[in-house]
Amino acid sequence: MSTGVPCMIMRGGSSKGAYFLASDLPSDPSDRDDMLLRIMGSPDARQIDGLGGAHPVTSKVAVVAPSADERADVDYLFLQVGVETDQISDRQNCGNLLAGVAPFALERGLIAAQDPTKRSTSVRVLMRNTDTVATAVFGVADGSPVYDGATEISGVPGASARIDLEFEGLAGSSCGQLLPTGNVIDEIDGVACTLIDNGMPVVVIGANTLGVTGYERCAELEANEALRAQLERIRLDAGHRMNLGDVTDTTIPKLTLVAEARSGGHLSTRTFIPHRCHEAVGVLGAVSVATAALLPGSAAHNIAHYDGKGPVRLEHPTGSFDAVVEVERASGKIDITRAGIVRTARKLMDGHVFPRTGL
Ligand code: NQM
Repeated sequence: MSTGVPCMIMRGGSSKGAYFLASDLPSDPSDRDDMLLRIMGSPDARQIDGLGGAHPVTSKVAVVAPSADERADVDYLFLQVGVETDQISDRQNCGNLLAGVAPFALERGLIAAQDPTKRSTSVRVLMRNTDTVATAVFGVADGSPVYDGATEISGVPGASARIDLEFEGLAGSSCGQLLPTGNVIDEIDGVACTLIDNGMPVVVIGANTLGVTGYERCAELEANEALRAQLERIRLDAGHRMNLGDVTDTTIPKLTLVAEARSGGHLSTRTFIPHRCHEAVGVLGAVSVATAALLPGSAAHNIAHYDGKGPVRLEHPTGSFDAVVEVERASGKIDITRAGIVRTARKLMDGHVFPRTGL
């Protein structure tokens, strides 16, 4: 291990993570996870001896490989690395780190820019966590990714080059169905909840039904012990109802508290992922919440002021997030005909990481 493990650190959307080629990591998942804990510095609240940033959104790993699947060019396995725990989970996806996957694959030579005379290229990414495909379109120059650009996303200072991501077949990718209980609303712990999975299992709840406004800062919500206890009760119950089983030790489902928008968007959100409050919102989490906003009778529909035109704009603690979601309903069946978002990503460091020895 004296030469270290090839690793690129990238900001993907409003998250940050370590990107690896699968061929640079042990092929056995438990050996791989053991090494990743030692690389990220977990378990430790500060992750002081590793690359992790002491928060779930900066304790993430992307494992990328050429794809053997005809639907895709590259495979992407997302791993959520526990900060204070020694758990690594592949049970959730991450649309933020996804933003860096296609540029990383180009950097590592897994793919080539399709047409060197064009200023953008398109890559199909198989998200192995949910067996769904996303198409990424991003800028290239001289066969390399372009990171500089004018696109701003909330939760990230400055501007970078845009990456367009279009998703296929997200509905029910973790829970089997868009609405895993078959209901648009379920009551759990005396609270009306919409249990939905359009790429990320999420429990959507009106903030006022939990005795908060939904406009609080994350620190205030995290300090509210009674709220957190109730959210966890709801989450554990929802896990069973959403076909996820016992979710005690997993990072899904997420919980999003919704309230009326206040800054020109359609819906205000505060999202627990699931125990820390997100300073922005996860990508696929946002797609699921935006989808709930489109479904009459859901916990978000009456609160959202969405006129059916353009993206659904979700407000969150550090700005807003636009999700394009199109839904068709025929004879009681809900079809998601489109889901797309815009992100940016940036290469921060490329080199070798030296895992600590022993946990
Ligand atoms: O929902 C946080 C993030 C995420 C996940 C989380 C994400 C997604 O901000 O697709 O991006 O919900 O754990 O990276």
